[in-house]
Amino acid sequence: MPVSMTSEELARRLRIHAVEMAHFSGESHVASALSMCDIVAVLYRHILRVDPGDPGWEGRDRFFLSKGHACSALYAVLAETGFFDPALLNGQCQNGSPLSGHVTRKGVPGVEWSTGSLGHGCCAAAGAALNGKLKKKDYRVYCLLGDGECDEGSVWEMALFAHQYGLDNLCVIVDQNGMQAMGRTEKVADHIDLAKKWEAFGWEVRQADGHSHRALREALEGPLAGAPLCLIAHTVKGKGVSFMENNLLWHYRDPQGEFFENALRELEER
Ligand SMILES: Cc1ncc(C[n+]2csc(CCOP(=O)(O)OP(=O)(O)O)c2C)c(N)n1
Repeated sequence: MPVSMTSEELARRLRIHAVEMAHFSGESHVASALSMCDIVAVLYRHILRVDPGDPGWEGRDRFFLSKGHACSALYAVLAETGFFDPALLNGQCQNGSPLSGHVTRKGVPGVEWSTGSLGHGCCAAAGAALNGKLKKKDYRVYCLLGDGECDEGSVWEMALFAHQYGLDNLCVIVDQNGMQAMGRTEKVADHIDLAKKWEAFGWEVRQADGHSHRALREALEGPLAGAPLCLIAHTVKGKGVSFMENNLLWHYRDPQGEFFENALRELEER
């Protein structure tokens, strides 16, 4: 990635990769990936202390993608920032490819943890944060959750645990797009007020437009308050492709034919 590339341009490229990967693999979750492209672009461009040349560096910040079904956006940002060759992306889910349809760390430089079963990646992230505290390391741990994923009980056990152990080196970002696999989040299991819930578990809560790079940076770079941090990022599922935005079909559907061509055209013209 050229040093001069903005995080906005990086996000646009990630969206193109996500659409192409869904097209060539026949896998989908494309709308879930489009929802989070701005978040990972800001993280990898401006926030995370990582070294693509030394992915296992002990002092690195750790990023856990707990909503592991949206792996194409993570694979794409790792490839675009130099962890591995972008030519691998379009082979996802094909024979011989290390890139599976839910995030895998095996054979993929830069992936911290294999995920896909919702509600588990965040628990591993809290463990990594506790490890950093015990070893007196100054790395930070970031974890991206879906809002539907917040239906899982293990998320709230993790929230209790992180507060109990004072994990102020942990930041959870909730990709709050209001949708999950089979319906709108409030129709499946209404959180009523997610921010108040995290606050009640002892977390500092911030909120931002999840597609505004400036707002995301301000929220993530703001001073720490001595508690685990939850950033609720307000997003649109399918963001960037008009006919995928807020359209549940594109949770599972893969773009073929004119859908593929139109999606690419929209993203390339932006
Ligand atoms: C434990 C578990 N249950 C069910 C699923 C199936 N599943 C995959 S994605 C998804 C919806 C996730 O919604 P959300 O967390 O809001 O993420 P989004 O795709 O909307 O960004 C579900 C239920 C799963 N992966 N893991």
